Amino acid sequence: MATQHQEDTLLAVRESKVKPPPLYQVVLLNDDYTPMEFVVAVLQRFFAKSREQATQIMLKVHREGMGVCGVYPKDIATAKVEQVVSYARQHQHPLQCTMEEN
Ligand code: TYC
Repeated sequence: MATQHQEDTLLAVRESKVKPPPLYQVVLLNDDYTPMEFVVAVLQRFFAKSREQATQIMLKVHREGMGVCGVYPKDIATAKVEQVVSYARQHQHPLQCTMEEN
């Protein structure tokens, strides 16, 4: 049977070893063909942005080549990328979406 001190020490060691999960930025890339309105709709639908926020992000991507849509744990980021690319292809747009570890 461990003493209270031994239990506290074990818990402290365990706590110091548990790292928060790595986070990934989901990034949209610019292209010359996807309509601006479609990109705004994607940001509202898949990243829960307001119309105003979505417009700002879309314009940043349009002017600077890329922009961050959101930051998520790996599985969520992977799902977002797949959903966006699939939705864009369904509408015959070449929109590119990728993820980067923070
Ligand atoms: N550059 C596109 C246009 O002029 C608009 C656009 C913005 C496309 C953002 C992709 O991720 C993108 N129609």
